Amino acid sequence: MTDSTNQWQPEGGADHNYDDQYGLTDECHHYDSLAEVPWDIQKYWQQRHSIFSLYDEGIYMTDDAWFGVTPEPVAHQVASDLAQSTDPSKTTIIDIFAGAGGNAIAFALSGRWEKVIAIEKNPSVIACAKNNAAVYGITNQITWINDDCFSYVSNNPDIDISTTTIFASPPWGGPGYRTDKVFNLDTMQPYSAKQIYELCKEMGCALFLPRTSDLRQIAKLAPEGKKIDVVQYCMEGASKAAVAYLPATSEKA
Ligand code: MGP
Repeated sequence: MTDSTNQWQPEGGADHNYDDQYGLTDECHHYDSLAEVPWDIQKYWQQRHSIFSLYDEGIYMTDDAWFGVTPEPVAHQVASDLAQSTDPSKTTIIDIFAGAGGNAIAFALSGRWEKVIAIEKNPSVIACAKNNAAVYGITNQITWINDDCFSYVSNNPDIDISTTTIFASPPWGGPGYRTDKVFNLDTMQPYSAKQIYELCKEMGCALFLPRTSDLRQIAKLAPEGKKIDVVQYCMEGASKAAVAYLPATSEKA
């Protein structure tokens, strides 16, 4: 699947209209054997087939992207839950921290959305995401935006807040989040949960957060008098992450 230029192109089953926008870079890797994998991501590589079931078909990742990618069964369950819980008037979903594409791929495969927009700031990571969507045969069903989500979403006249909802799986400040008994969402780096919520609240959002997130801080984000769901997504008897489903605050949304 790989060639000497590291520019994998999808074959059978993948998108045939794959183009060169956001081409793979030297930071994008497809590791075939454990010996090639940096020590700190070996644990994730060993779970590669539960992260992307089509890993062997040419999935690419940057080394940092391994820490934050959503395992495929969780991505599908989140996509299904969002599809059911979001008002039918919402026809566009924006994944504002798309990473290597796991969630955006699940949103596109769900068939629920007229438009799936994936925003990713790092050009190498968006190249991996676009490549990975091609492996799943759906890269052209996703609009790819290589930008900072705060610049893109704030006051963008192209975003109709009444028909758009947001999914946010932000960086949690690295794998060190595990050492906190209760994870502090106010000091999450580089963006606090509140900062992210402020960006999205008019449209409604689902926030993908550490399983140990402080529920009292999530409750403070809930619009007055509205019920919110916080769901733990589990694999093999342990939670991988929690998703807070926060309804829109805007009358128009
Ligand atoms: P983990 O805690 O690193 O792994 O990530 P795991 O398998 O629980 O390891 P264990 O040693 O505790 O058993 C668990 C899940 O959290 C990953 O599969 C990712 O989906 C998600 N995740 C981890 N990090 C560090 C991030 C992050 O920074 N951002 C986001 N959005 N998700 C993350």
